[in-house]
Amino acid sequence: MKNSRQNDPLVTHIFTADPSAHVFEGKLYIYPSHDLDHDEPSNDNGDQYKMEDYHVLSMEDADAPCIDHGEVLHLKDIPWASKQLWAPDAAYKNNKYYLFFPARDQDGIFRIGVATSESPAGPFKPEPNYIPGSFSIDPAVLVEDDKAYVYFGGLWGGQLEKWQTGEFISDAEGPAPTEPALGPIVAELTDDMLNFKGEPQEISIIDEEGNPILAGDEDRRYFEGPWVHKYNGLYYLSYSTGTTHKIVYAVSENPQGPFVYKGTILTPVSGWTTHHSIVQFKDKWYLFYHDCSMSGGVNHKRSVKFTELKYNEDGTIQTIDPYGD
Ligand code: FUB
Repeated sequence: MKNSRQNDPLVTHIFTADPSAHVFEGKLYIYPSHDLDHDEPSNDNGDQYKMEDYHVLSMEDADAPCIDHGEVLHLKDIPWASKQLWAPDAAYKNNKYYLFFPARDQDGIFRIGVATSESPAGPFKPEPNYIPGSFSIDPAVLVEDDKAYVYFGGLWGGQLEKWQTGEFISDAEGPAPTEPALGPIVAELTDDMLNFKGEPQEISIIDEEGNPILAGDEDRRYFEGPWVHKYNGLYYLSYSTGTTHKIVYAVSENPQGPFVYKGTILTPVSGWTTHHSIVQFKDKWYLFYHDCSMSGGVNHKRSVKFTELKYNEDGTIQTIDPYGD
């Protein structure tokens, strides 16, 4: 536990990453990945991200101490999962809390599972199987009135390229640089939040002229870590550009897109990955993100931080330099 200050690690006793922040029961709850403190080598498949459990963090206020509620779900209790509990998200509906999380199944294929709790602080009880038809990583859930959508997908270790035909093709590669980039996937959830209502759909991200963002446009194309929030009646899809290490965003009138690319929210942090969430708490908006400062730059030993996010009058988001004033 520590006194929280913006742009400092929320907690220092464990490594945390991939924060999904929500306001539940009047408090800020943060659902991060829990990075293991090991010294094994890294690769482009992300084998170094070998997380085995989830902790829940909360703060009464933006300047209050951050509480670690401890382990709320462990790999050994998830019957279908074999390894790598990557970036989760949480949602509230039907008087319950749902934790959505990716993990590799017994065949090494990333799937998305759900666990439930009566409390936002857990513990969470996993469903016996992953969501049928789910694939890839980084679920992010938007609950709106009586509808709920889950957004997901990540390139490289996240396996999104391998699902272009609707089947898992283990040696499939992404589109050529001059082809439209792969977009994140969206699926509407059933009322009980445990299944997809229909077939998951790929989201299209386009430029202001209506042209698709191309796979070779690494400053703007989707890589992983989708997050969707609503501001002034519009849907904002934000995501990591992966190889160029930025958090960028695109806007739509429809939760399923197409989304029009707008700009950069967060310039690169220390470490290879960047992953965020955006939440309104009281009268301010906050960006939760991670970096590797606390570990001296070790890519798989990350720390969750947060900072205020500001909009311009036209609804665009002001770019944040994580190490600026
Ligand atoms: O934490 C493992 C992976 O790294 C996440 O799923 C990605 O978004 C990236 O942050």
